[in-house]
Amino acid sequence: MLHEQYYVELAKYNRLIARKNEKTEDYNGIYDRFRDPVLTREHIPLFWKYDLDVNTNPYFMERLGVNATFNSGAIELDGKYYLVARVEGADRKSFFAVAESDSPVDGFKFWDYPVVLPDTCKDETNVYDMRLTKHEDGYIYGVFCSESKDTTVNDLSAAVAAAGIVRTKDLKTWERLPNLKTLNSPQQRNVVLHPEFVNGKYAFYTRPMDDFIDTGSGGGVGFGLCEDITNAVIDEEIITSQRKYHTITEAKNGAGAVPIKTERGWIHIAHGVRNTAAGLRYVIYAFATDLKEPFKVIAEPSGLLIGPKGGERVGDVSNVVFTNGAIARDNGEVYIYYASSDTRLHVAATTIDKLIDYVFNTPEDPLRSVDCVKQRCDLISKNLEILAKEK
Ligand code: M1P
Repeated sequence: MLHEQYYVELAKYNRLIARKNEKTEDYNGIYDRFRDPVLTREHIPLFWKYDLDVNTNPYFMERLGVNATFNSGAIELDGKYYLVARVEGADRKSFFAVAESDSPVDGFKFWDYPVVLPDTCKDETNVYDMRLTKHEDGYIYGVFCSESKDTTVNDLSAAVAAAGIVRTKDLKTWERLPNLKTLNSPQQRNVVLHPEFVNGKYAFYTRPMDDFIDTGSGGGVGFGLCEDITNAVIDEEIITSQRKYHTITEAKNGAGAVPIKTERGWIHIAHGVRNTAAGLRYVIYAFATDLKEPFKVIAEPSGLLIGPKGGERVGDVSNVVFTNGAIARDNGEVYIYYASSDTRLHVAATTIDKLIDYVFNTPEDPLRSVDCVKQRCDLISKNLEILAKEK
């Protein structure tokens, strides 16, 4: 017999999974936000947290709590939608778990067990933020942050971030490959594998950084090629989307979802970080790169695409939206999965056509207030003329 509270909690869980999501009334013409998060810690199955044995758990207590479910890789396979979520236990350690749904916007249910990664890096303490790339070589690659304690300095909090690499065909069996080595960057986070070979080589978007938190001399989103993914070494990184003074990327930026191929170029959905008196503010932005030279930025609309709004602003790390997964469907629909404040995962829906229009027709950031005012005045006077003719 199970504890009576089990049935109460199970009813809540079942209601949550069955809940239908709806678009909000927010309008910007670029994408629609959805009302409910697609993953929260309440989406975690009860049997991951409670000991269901009434003899060993008479008070029906959580024995292994879960703090948050957020930054998720995303992929569509055979008409189903899969999120490989960052699940953070109450013990602060993150791990990966697959959630599946028939719908891109609701109904996500975790598989019975989390992902069990091969334990090949004995110093690795924490893993998070997997990007899922369906590569033209036939594998699905997962590239994630592999974090270890930095034992070279006398600082309890010092850590080293590297890019871990796994590959799979079914999201069930994962082969772990050696971590990416970038010869000129001591640390790496937010690394994304490009879905196609470039000059016959595997191509990675990187994020060169001198330190675990500060990117230091790292100039932005990097790009590098490697011959052999089973022993991935990048000896040269060039910068694609640059960090710029007094913009949304001033403090740092990083690749997010796997770039989306369109007729006009690769569309990248990334994150940018600026500093404020209240701490770092993370937003999502977009840019396009050349189809043949995917490191060459060809369009960079001004400002942010998605910023934290309403309740999204608050969480474990407030004032953050972050993406590491989007699904671009063959019918042109695009679902951007973004987490808010390192706490829960949301979805925004758009289309390839809208993203192309947004990326290529939104003006660039002129970088100075005086020019921003001019840019806005040009728009206003054009519109006032249109409105005058309508009268
Ligand atoms: O806390 C906000 C984000 O911080 C990191 O991103 P970045 O490396 O750009 O600072 C990541 O750890 C990410 O998981 C987290 O959401």
